[in-house]
Amino acid sequence: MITLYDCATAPSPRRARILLAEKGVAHETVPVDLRSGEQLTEAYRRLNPQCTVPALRTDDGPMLTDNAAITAWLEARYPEPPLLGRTPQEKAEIASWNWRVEFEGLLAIAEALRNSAPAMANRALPGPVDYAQIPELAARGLARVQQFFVMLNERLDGRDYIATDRFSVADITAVVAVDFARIVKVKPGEQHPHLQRWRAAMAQRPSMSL
Ligand SMILES: N[C@@H](CCC(=O)N[C@@H](CS)C(=O)NCC(=O)O)C(=O)O
Repeated sequence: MITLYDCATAPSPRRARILLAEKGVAHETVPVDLRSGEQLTEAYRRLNPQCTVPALRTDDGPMLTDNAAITAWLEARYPEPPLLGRTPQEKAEIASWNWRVEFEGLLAIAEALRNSAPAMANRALPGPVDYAQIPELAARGLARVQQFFVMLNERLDGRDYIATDRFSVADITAVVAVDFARIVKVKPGEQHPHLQRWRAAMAQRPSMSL
């Protein structure tokens, strides 16, 4: 049985949950309590030395310890529906947009949150090593999140999906990033009509309520 190590409140494992649902892959879920620091325990470290969620135990052997590996494995093992593109050009566009949404969206939110939240003091980056917060990075992160919304809104002008003319993993990453931006008080507003229309359309997919 495939097992997802998950945390209901965190954005990164939500990406894996949505992907599993879109692929229709049956799996078990093991919750990992990030709030109490379960990811840093010896027991979890043995499963995933990076001390992060998601992690996916596959039914044919390896433990996959990040979204990049989980996405690549799921697409190879369950090719339908293709979420990483069909043609070489689609694959390139989806990879490019997925990376932009990770870098300009998810990492910007993390920069804003992890460098300011009192509960994350000394945990400015995930993983086994503690890093101190840098308050200036929180301010920069917030500016980047706001710019991310502007960029995504412009991209979605006249488009139904982020990367190509089909739903892809870039849409999953973008929904997770846009929703998680609430944590730093950034939400789609009337200045983002294209982003709002796309987010409302994404809400029609049952996977997005996960
Ligand atoms: N590159 C990883 C990032 C995973 C990640 O940062 N996960 C966060 C939750 S969203 C985590 O496990 N944090 C643990 C911590 O903050 O100690 C992926 O996308 O799989």
